Amino acid sequence: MASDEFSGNYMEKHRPSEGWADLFPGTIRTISRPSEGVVDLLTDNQVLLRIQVIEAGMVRFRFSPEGRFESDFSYAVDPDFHPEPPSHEVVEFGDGVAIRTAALSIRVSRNGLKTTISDAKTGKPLCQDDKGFHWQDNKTFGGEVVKMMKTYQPGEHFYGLGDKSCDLNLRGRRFDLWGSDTYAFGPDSDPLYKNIPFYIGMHRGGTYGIFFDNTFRSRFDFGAEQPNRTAFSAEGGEMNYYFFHGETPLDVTRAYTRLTGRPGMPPLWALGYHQCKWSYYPDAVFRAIGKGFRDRQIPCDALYLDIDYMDGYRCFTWDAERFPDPKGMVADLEKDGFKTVVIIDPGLKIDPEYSVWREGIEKDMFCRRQDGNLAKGSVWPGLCHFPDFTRPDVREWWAEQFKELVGDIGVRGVWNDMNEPAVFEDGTFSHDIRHDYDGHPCSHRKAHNVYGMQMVRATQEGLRRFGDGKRTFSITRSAYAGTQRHACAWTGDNVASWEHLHIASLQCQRLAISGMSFIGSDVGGFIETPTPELYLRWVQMAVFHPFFRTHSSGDHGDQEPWSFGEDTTSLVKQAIEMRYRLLPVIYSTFWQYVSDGTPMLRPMPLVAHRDPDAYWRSTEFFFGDHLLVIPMTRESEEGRFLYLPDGDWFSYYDDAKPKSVRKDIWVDCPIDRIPVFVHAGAVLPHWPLQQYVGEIPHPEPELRAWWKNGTETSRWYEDDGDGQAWKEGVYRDSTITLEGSPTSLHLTRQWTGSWTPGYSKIRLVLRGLPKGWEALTVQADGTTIPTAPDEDGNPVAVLPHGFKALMAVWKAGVVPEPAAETETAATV
Ligand code: MIG
Repeated sequence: MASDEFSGNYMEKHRPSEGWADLFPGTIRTISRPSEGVVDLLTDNQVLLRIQVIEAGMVRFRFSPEGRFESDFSYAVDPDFHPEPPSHEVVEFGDGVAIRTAALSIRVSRNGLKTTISDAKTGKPLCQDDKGFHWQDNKTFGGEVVKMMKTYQPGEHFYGLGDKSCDLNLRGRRFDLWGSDTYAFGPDSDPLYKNIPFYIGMHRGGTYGIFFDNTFRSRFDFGAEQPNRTAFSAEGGEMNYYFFHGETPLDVTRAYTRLTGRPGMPPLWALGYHQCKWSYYPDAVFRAIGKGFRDRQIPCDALYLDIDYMDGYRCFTWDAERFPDPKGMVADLEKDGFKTVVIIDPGLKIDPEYSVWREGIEKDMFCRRQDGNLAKGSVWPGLCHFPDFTRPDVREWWAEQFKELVGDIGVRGVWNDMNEPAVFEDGTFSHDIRHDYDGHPCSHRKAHNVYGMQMVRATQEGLRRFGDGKRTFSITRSAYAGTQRHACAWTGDNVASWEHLHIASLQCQRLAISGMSFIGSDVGGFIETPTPELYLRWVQMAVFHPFFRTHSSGDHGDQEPWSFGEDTTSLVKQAIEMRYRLLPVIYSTFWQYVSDGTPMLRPMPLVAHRDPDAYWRSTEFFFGDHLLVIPMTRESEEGRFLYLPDGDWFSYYDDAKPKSVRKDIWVDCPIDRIPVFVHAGAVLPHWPLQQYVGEIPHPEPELRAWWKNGTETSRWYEDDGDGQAWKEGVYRDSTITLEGSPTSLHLTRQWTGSWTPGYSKIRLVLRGLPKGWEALTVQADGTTIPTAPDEDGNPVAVLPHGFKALMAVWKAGVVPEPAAETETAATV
C-alpha cells in the first residue's frame, strides 16, 4: 500500500481537531463583470465566487479561497459546446446579489456567499445552500479540501452518480468517486469503476441537476451524515459545479449532456447481440463459437477476444500459435456476419524484446513518480509501465498502435479494460505519480478519475483513424463525466446471482440518466455460473439494455446461449430474436440520445416524477419513449406486482390491456417472456429477423401502431447503419403522430433528412383496435389499400415506403363488457 498520506482518505483522518479547521467566505466587497455572462463576487477574506450564466437554465459556480483561479480546464466539458450567454440581469440588493435569467433566479447572500436558486417562473426554491461553500487548507499537499453543503427541499429525492450499485434513490446515502477495480462488487460496494459526479434532485418545487466538475476523489452525501443536508466535497481542486434546471428530470440529463457531450451514432451492428468470454482461444475455438450461432440460427453480431489472444499479454501483439492468421480469421468471421472485438489493457510489459514498450521508453510515453522514476506495477503481463494518457502526444502515439489491429487485421471494436487503472500490488497507482493533464501537471490524486477516460479517448481515435470511415465502437470499464463522447461501457465484474441481475438493472438505469446510455452488464454474470433460469431472465432484460453482451470469466462453465440445455436455448434464442426485430426501435432511441441527450433507459421515478409513489420504484424502467420493461429478478417468480404510470398500456405481446388500476397491478410472468408494456398510441418500427445486421441488405420494416383514443407521437430514425453520412443529414428522422377515436385511427408522418430507403414497402399492423370493430377501410395518401388479418387477427396493410398520411376507419361493433374487466390481473 502507498503510505498513509497518499492513501486518499485523509478527509476522514485529518479532522479539524488535528488543526484542519473549516473555513468560510466572509462578506462581499466587490462585484464585477469580467466578461459577458460572468459575475465575480469577491469577499473581504479573498474568496472569489465566479458565476457564469451559460444558458437560461444552466449556471456555473466556481469558488476560490485565494481570490484568483488557475487556468480553466476540463476533460468533461464537450469542446464543441459554445452557447451564447443568454439574457440575464444582475441586481444588488440589501442582503446580497441577485442574478436572473428567463429560467432561474439566483440570490447570493452578502455574508458567506450562500446561494438560493429558484425557478424564475414559479418563484419556488430549487436548491439552497446550508453551509454553502467552505474548505479546509490542505496541509499535506497544498491547495484545499473543498466542500459544499445544501439543504433538502421538502420531499426531495436524489438520483444519478453513474454506476452505483444500490437502489436508484440515493436519499440517505453517501458515496465516494474514486475509480476502482471492484471484482465481485455487491449492492453496497463503493466506490465502483466509474466516476460521474452528477446527480439530479427532485422535489415538489421542481427538478434540477448538479455536476461537480472536479476529478479528485470526491464525496457525495445525501443526508447520511446530517439528515436533510446534501454535501459534496473533493480532496483537492476547485469547488466548481454546474447547476441545471429542467422542466422534467430527463430535461436535466439533456442539459448535462449538452455540457458534457453525446456520442456519435454507433455502427448498427453494435446494437446487436455480442458474445464474449475470458477467453475464447485458439482460433478454432473462436471460429466454432461463430459457427455455433449460425448453426442454431441464434442472431449475433460480435465476438470477443479477451487477453489470451495476445502474446504473453503484450498489447497489440498476437499469440502466433493460438492465432496463426488473425487477418484471415477476422475476414472469415466478417464474411459470416461477425465483427471481431479485442481487449486492450493500459499496462505495457517491461520487456526489451517488445517493440511497443521499447518505443514507449524511447519516446518517453510512460508515467513517472514524483522523483522522476518510471512508475511500475504488475498486471497480467507481469511488471508494466503505463502510458500517461493525459498527454496529447501519448494519446496520439496510442492511437497509432491500432494501425495493424484495426487498419490491417480488420478488428472492428476495442474493449478497454483495467483502466481505473487497476494494478495488482496496490489496487491502483500511487498518488505521487505525475501526469501531464494536458499541460496542467499534477499528481495521480487529480488524474486518477480521468485516466481511463483518456485511454479510451485515445483508443477511439485509433479506431477512427484506421477504421476506413466506419463508425467507431469502443468499450470502457472506467469513466469520468463526458466519457460518453468516446465509448460504450459495461458495468464490470459482476456475479451470476439474482441479486446481481437486479443490480445490473439499477446500474444501467443510473448510468443512462447520468449521461451514459450506451451501457450493459455482463449478461449471466461474470463470476460463477448462472442457472438456466437466471441466464434466461438476464438475457430477457438485456434485450432492453443498449449494450447487449454475454460475458463470463470462463472459470466455472460455458456461458453461450446454448450452454443451458435445449429448452433454455430456444427461449434465449427467442429473446435475442426479439432484440433483432426491435432494432429499429433501439436505433431510433439511440438517435434521440445522440441528438438531444435523452436517456435510452428511463427510470420510473424520473418519468413519473410528479408521483411521490414512484420515487422508490426501481424495477420498472422505460426503454425509449413507449416501452415499459419489467425484468424478472427473482428465482421461480411466476408473476409480480408492478406499477403502471399514467396513460393507457397494452401488453407488447398480445394487446391484452390492463384495466383501470395503475399501481400494484399483478401480472403473470411465464418463463418465455418478461413483462413489456407499450403506450397506447405508440407506433414502433420492427425489422424482419436477421442473423446479423446487414444479412438482409434493405430490410422491409413493419410499423406496429397501437390504437389509442387520443393522440401520441413516435420517432423513427433510419440511415445507412454505418459510415459518416448521417452527420451530413443523410438519414430519415420521422415523427409519426397517431390520432385515434373509437372508430378511427389517423397517422401523419413528417421527416427530416435526405436518406432514401432501399426498400419500397412498409408493412403496417394495426393493433389493439376496440373489440368488435368491423368494416375497416384504410387509405394511404388518399389511395385505398387492402387489408388482411395477421395470425392474431390484427389488420395488416402494405404501404409505399414514403407514405405521409394514413386513415383507417371502422364501425364500432357491439361488445359485451367481460366480467373480468374490473379486476387488476393481466398476463403478459
Ligand atoms: O483482472 O481480461 O472486467 O471483463 O474478462 C481481470 C480479463 C481482467 C477484468 C474485466 C473482465 C475481463 C478480465 N479483466
